[in-house]
Amino acid sequence: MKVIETLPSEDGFYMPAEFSPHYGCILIFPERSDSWQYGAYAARKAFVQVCTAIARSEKVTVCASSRQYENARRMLPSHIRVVEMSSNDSWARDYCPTFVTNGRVIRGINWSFNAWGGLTDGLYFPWDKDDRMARKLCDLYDKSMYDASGFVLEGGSIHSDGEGTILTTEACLLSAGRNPDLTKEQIEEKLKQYLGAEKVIWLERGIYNDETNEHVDNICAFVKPGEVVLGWTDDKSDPQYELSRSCLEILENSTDAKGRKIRVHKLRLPKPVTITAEECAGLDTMDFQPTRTPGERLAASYVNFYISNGAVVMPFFNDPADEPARAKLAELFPDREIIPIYARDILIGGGNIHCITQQIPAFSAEESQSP
Ligand code: KQY
Repeated sequence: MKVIETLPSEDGFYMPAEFSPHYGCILIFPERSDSWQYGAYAARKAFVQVCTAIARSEKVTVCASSRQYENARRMLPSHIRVVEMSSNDSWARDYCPTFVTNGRVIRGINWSFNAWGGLTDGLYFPWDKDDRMARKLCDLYDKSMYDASGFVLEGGSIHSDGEGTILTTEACLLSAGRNPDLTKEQIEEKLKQYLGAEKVIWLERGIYNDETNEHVDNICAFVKPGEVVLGWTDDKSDPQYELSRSCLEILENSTDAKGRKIRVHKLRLPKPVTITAEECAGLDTMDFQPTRTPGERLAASYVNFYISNGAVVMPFFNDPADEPARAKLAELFPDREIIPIYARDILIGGGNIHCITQQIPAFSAEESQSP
């Protein structure tokens, strides 16, 4: 795999929006028993549903460990590719490559991954296999790679409109466990250089109790250039209210890279979702892994959807807000099917459908070799 020594912005490369055409999608088969209750059995079933929904309109590749390879191959339909690859867990969004394009070819970015905060406030140790995945996948797809491994970043902490604007949160990118030696201005410059952007919109906060230090992909997402959905509650007694209100104020007072005022569509959140004692009992404990406690609030949000070529694959929580959220996304994505998946077993791991996926932007077949 060729490592490119220049910066994407110098080469005319940028991160396309998720709603732009994809070549495919990568996921990682879940198995660790301290992330996924009862040996990850229910999580694997939910992942299979997500993979199958995405594979209706784009190529899906699932990475599975040697222990789970046969099981993944058996559980997944034959048109989904399964490759054996080791990882520490299953968060493809965060450590598979972020792909950038110049409109003709795509290249991957290898960020540094330290399990959402390393030894400061990270969520597991070690994370070395996760951190190798971006390089392995650039090799697998025969894509040249920009090596940003001096800079800690997860894919779930950024969204791009594909037209020069990046969304992120201060709570995450300025957290002590990621790049403590860089100022906000220096971090913004890195985002612009690697993602080919001109403008970064900094939200202060994300979803309450989101253990990623509040990734943007759980609170706010572009639905088209100049328009976003925002996780919202009208309940002023909910700690989420102030977090969402702060985002709204920032977004309503922001323009994007093209000078457009941002239009905000509120996506009402489900009622607080908490983990049960029975679910906690099904989670193994491990040194360094914060153990969930019964009653702990999980970071449930409908914003954590994946936009495939033909669909929006969204989480459901068996909540009265499920159907209004589905209807809102159907209105915002009139050309895509909305596919809801009951996602509690993914949420228990600490993320949701967007967090377990990583899109590969479209590239033409004759240009699929490394340039
Ligand atoms: O991107 C994510 N939301 C991943 C969270 C991982 C948490 C590990 N338990």
